[in-house]
Amino acid sequence: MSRYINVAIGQLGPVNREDSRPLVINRMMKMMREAKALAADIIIYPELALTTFFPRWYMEKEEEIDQWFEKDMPGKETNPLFSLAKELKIGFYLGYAEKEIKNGVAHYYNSAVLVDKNADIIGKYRKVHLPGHSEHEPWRRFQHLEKRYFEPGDRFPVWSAFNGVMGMALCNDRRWPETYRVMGLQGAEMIFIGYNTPVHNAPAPQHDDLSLFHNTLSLQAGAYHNGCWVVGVAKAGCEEGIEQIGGSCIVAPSGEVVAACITKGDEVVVAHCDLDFCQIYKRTTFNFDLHRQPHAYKEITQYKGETLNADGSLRS
Ligand code: CDT
Repeated sequence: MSRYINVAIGQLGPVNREDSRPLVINRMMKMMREAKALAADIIIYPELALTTFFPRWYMEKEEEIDQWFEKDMPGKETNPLFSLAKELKIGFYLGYAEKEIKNGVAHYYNSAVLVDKNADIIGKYRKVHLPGHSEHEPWRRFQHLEKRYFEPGDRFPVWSAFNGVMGMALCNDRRWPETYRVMGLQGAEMIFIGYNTPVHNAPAPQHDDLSLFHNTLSLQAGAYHNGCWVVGVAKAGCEEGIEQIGGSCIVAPSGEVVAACITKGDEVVVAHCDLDFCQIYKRTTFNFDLHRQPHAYKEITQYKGETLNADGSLRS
């Protein structure tokens, strides 16, 4: 008997600066109902799903920054989403901005939670790879201030849930092979990744025409190299005048895209995914026990950057 999970992409179109949480959550609840009607076990929403992508603006005042963050999850405004999930018996992944007070000190993270069919939070992930910059850079058409507003997370856990081993990541994480490998080494069979990706990347405008290609390239490579399913979900379209890529898709362990969105708006797409299909890759080409050579990989964890001397010559 194969283990199947019906997974729904819950792609969101643009969320404007003035859009209230209840307005966005109503859109998400409509999609949750549609996903359930299509027999989904879980619906995956994007990164920072509840608000506009606020790191595109420079802010200094704490109260101005705090308005984008959730102090509780679920909280007053997100409760209806959890109640509906419980009523429909459907799980979800939700990306949001998290504010945590620990020992009297405020901490801010770009987070995602994994919620089971009883609407219980069974996992939380805090984004590890924070792109962009931390100070105002007026030369850019728009800012990308994730390094200013968030602290990085420090691990990639996996969870036993939905009949398999599930992992989570967020946006820029998907470009880093380490993200998938660390979860692959823990047996991940399906990885959920919400994202907000502007088409234009100010430091490297040469990439703009390739932004959609780099999205699928990363998701497909991560899935294939680790013999797992990968579900990438965008907040897409023209948000506050900034074009963000769509390209939400579900990738099989073979690296093939088995389902994809065709719009840049709110869209639900469901795929019937066999978690046992992972074994075809995990037992053969990517049988880690048999083929990996960790003794040859020390640069991966010993160094952050290239192992070159300051003058560019090879270190050894
Ligand atoms: N949200 C997020 O991580 N976006 C980045 C933009 C990169 S350009 C600074 C991404 O990797 O898609």
